[in-house]
Amino acid sequence: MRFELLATIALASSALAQQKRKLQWFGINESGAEFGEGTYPGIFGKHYIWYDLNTIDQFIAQGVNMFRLNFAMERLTPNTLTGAYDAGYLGNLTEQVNHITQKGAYAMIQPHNYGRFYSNIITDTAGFKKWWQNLAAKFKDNHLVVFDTNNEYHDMDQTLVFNLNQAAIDGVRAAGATTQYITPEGNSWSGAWTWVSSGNGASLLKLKDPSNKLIYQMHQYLDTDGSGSHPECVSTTIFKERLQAATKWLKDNKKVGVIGEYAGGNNTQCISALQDGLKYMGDNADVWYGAIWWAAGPWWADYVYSMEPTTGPAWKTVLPKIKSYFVS
Ligand SMILES: *[C@@H]1O[C@H](CO)[C@@H](O)[C@H](O)[C@H]1NC(C)=O
Ligand SMILES: *[C@@H]1O[C@H](CO)[C@@H](O)[C@H](O)[C@H]1NC(C)=O
Ligand SMILES: CC(=O)N[C@H]1CO[C@H](CO)[C@@H](O)[C@@H]1O
Repeated sequence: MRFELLATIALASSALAQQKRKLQWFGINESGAEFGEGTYPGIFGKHYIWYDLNTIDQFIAQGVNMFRLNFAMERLTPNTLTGAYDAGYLGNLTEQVNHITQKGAYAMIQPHNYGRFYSNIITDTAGFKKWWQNLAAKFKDNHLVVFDTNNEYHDMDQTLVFNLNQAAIDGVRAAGATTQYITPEGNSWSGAWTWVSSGNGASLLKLKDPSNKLIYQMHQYLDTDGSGSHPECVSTTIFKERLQAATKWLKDNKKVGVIGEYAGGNNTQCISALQDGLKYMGDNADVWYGAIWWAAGPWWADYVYSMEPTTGPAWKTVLPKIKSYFVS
């Protein structure tokens, strides 16, 4: 409670609250704590890194109000899904969450695990529910925390993806975290462009949340294969085109969604595509909550999509061109 009060005061007094928003969430992925995939637990500063709190403040000064915090489940609960925490890793995650939310921004807790634990597809839905129940209990009084069930399920049985999402929702609510948003993700890397055709739509429509605070999380890249591994975009209208079927699905079913990852390179075609797609989302802000750029973090160096303040290429080239689609 005390924490919630602090967060509310921070929200009311911060620049964040004074900006007029076209989309509720202007977001950035913070990536680095999940690096060194396969090397567990790994060494802080060598295999993985946490996020520089000063860069978080620099983003907030730009109007960013959503931070999607990447981390690895194997480092948080190294033994089993229901086992003890690594206190240091949990402490660092908590420090980041508290820093962000005390400034009135949202912190998305996001296990970057693709529905897997130590590379094995998670099939223990009861254990997964307990994993979420244990973690959500630690943040249950902080209403600016958002729970992302898992990053990008893929090549999995669709019923299992449904069951894991439902288990996560049930675990979070059982912990007493009843006011926070939860973002289910889909199979097929949670792509927006394949949300309906992959069967995610029909399946995940049936998820039940007693708090009624689900925001469906989809990812969308603008390159030929939609993987986000090329600096070029297909066309100046590709972002909007790839969102259309999902937008219709959200509207038809009275659901809301968020683009949890998107990006494009530093070229006129991509910048136009990004602006066109973000305008489209703003025009459909009844169903789109916002969009979260991929990515920032201390170790991305000159990676074309890096928005790390102030050296990442996208900080200089993309951020000034897209900002006005989120805040005025
Ligand atoms: C937590 O962060 C500190 C630096 O702030 C670092 O020294 C420590 O190793 C980190 N712990 C873990 C388990 O990553
Ligand atoms: C972005 O692209 C422009 C135009 O090609 C180029 O001049 C500039 O150096 C690029 N900036 C970065 C940071 O890559
Ligand atoms: C598109 C993109 O950059 N994807 C990245 C998502 O995160 C994983 C883990 O950090 C990276 O390996 C991918 O390249």
